[in-house]
Amino acid sequence: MEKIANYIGGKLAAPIGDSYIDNIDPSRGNIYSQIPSSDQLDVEQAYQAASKAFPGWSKTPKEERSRILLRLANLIEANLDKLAAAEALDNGKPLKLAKRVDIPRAASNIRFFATAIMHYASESHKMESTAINYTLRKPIGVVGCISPWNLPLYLFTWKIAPAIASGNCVVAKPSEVTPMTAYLFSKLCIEAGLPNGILNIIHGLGPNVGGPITTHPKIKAISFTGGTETGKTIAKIAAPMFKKLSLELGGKNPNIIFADCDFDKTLSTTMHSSFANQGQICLCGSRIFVERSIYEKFKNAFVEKTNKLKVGNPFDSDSNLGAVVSEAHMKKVLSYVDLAKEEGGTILTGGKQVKLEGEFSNGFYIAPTIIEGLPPNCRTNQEEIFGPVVTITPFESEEEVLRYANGTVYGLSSTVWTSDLNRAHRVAEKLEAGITWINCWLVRDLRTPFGGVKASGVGREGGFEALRFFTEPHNICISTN
Ligand code: TXE
Repeated sequence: MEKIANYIGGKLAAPIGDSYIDNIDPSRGNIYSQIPSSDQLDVEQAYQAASKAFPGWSKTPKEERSRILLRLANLIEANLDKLAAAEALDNGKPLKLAKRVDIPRAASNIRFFATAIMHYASESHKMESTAINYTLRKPIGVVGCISPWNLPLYLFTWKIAPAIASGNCVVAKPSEVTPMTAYLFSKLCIEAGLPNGILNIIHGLGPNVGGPITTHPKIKAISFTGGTETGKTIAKIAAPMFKKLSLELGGKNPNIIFADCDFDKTLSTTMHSSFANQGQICLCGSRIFVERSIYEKFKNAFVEKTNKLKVGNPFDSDSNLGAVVSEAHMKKVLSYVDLAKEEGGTILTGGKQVKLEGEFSNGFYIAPTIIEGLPPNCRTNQEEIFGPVVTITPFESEEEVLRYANGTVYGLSSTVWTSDLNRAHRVAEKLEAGITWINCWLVRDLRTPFGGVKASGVGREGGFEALRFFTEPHNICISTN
């Protein structure tokens, strides 16, 4: 059985404690590889390697840093099929989705920051006759990047690319639930000639590896994507140590559908925003609000279309939904369906585990689920479920729907569907969210700020925001008189 290795100081390495955890294929429910169960000792070794590499890397001309990262992006593309197959097996997502989205986006992330760094300029402020200020943007040093399981290589590269491009060295921790593509990526780093110690990847459980990264006194910044509760734990530790923190956390995103929307486009995009990646994208719209006059029509069409979705093994090109990431996650998602029933909701479709045939009969599959009849303030409508489960609710007025949309602790993304331009702008501005899409969903320009408000996180990723996060401004003021 394949044993995944850590990547420290440019070399693949077994965990110091020689301890491993099972890696499960969620499409079949069986163990298929072993993950290092690393601990503080491995993190320390990674920190030492990163710290040793930092003086050289931070002084490496950006043209050279860019060249190396571009080689890495090309290697991801050259290995697209292999990486996509590994992602589908490790995560349960449809192979065609991994091929079309996850892996190409990992290459784009790296290419984007490899070139962004060439255009990144710091500021200068002239004070008429007294002085000129210029602001240096210095790499921070050794930084920590902790990523989740839903978009494994996609979100891993989204963090490490800006960190490395701007001259930092990284101790990175992929999710223990989906470690495989980060491991394959470490082999590509060796092939691309990434100098030793610039990126170090430590595999293992959250508290055992993410914990020591967070508490390490010399790791000066943490970029984290994951659950809101984990984000709180990290913030509690990191804040009194005055670490820079970027937290991308959960969401409970509203889709607001007005009667004057383009019905067909709204319907087909709502299908994607509800069930893409089995609903395991922080940007999925899980609360669908539909203006009363088209509620029945929209609901019926949505249910009918959802009934046609195929839940199947990730490697079948006809599958629209694959497996959810783990048995524990499947149970969590299904427990919310039970809760919804207790809260008085009606399951319009789905609401149960799907049992496939043959070798996939022990996999973790859930039927896409639509629930109606729940008040906006119940737990089902307030807590992040993070699976193929959405609620649908009618509304009468803009004021009412804005109250519903903003009435959760979260504030990550939202969509607005209308052909009234004035209303689109008016409603969008009033939404408490980091990102609002009007008449579209998940259209991403990597230059735009990405992140949420309230319990959805702190800080923004993307474009120059990420380069700002991974650099420390140092203002220098020169007298001119
Ligand atoms: O995430 P965790 P989990 C949400 C979603 C999901 C819930 C829990 O609702 O059901 O969070 O998922 C590492 N110190 N999202 O438990 O634990 C962990 O090893 C430092 C939303 O899988 O937050 C992994 O690498 N690190 C989301 C990473 O944190 C720790 C994506 C994320 O895992 C740690 C994923 C600790 N104490 C889940 N404990 C999104 N917003 O995209 C764990 N980790």
